[in-house]
Amino acid sequence: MKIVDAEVVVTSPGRNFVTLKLTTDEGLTGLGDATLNGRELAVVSYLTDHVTPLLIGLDPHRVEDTWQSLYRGAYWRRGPVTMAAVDVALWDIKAKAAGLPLYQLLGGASRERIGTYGHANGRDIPELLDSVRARLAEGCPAVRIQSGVPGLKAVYGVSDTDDTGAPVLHQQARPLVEDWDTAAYLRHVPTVFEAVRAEFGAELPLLHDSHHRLTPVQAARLGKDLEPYRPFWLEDCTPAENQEALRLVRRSTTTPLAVGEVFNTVYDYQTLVTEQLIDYVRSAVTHFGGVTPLRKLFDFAAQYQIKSAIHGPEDISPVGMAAAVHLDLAVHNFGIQEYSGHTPLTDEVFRHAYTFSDGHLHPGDAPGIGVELDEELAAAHPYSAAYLPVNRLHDGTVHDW
Ligand code: GCO
Ligand code: MG
Repeated sequence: MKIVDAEVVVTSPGRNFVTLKLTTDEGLTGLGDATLNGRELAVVSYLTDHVTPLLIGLDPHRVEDTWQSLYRGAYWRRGPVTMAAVDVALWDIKAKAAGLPLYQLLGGASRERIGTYGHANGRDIPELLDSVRARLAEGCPAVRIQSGVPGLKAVYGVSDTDDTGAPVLHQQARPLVEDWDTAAYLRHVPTVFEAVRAEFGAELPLLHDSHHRLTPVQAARLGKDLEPYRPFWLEDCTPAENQEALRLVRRSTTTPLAVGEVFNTVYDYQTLVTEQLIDYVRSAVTHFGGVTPLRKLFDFAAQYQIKSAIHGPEDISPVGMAAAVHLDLAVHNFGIQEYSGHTPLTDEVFRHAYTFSDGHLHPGDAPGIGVELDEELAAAHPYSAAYLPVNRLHDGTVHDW
């Protein structure tokens, strides 16, 4: 079998997604998610100008060899998207050729269904409590809680909503500027946990994302302050490209730590995993180089009793989500899967075999990753420039967003 065609499709059914589609001489197709939020068109050029010409004529079964060729052949290493879309498209073709859902090629199912966590957000605590109630009504077994901080106009995780309550996406040509005050945030978060525990009891697993905004000593303080509320995890408490920072946090608190959604390679985790400084690895198939390296990361982490928790926001397309769900079903050290879901229109553009019901996912049994791209509908929703927000302190200094 040979790859005879490679196409990159950009579509914006509510937000931008980039998808690679490979076709073989036997008529099999494979899809890979290449979405890099806020920098989408650079990836399109990367793939069409530099990668897809190399794929024509290759045997799609050679997944490992193609991954290694793209990684080593670029010479300039790392990068969130260098191999991922190609890797997933090849796995998709291989599994279709075998007539099996991808998880069967990864060792088969290790569980019946996949536990998720959903997002609960509120501009203030009463609004957050309503949002937790809504997630519980959907069957979510665990909930990430984010609340507006008194005195701040906008806060990570709390999006503007339209009249129907749906989030308003800032599809605009300049990044939105948000404001940030770490002291106010650190005073507020324990009161949020206190209110949610008082309302929903001790058993509900509660997660929180600090989105890379704290110094090590601030993160240590927050971890300690949250201990009485037994969080399921504190996520991205510091900008973890400085892996050593997590030593101080770890020494100071027993609050479980989750890190890694912005990492691209296993080396980003080396200190974190071997010194057991974290409890969950958060990388997504889409930004970690595909199924091939993520599987290796999970096996490495498993030796240290660290579990998987694949990043699953709306900006991972259903193609990236499908690949994640197959891995989740197969690996032994699965922890939890983040699941935000997509708009109905996105689910129409990317018809998928994976299902979400009663707070749990299952990849389904369609051969491959189980996603079909409706190219006509995709073309009807063209790219629209969009940036993630940036954060500034009250004096105007740029801060981590
Ligand atoms: C999460 C993440 C996301 C990111 C987003 C950036 O835990 O889900 O932090 O919400 O902010 O993926 O593009
Ligand atoms: Mg996060």
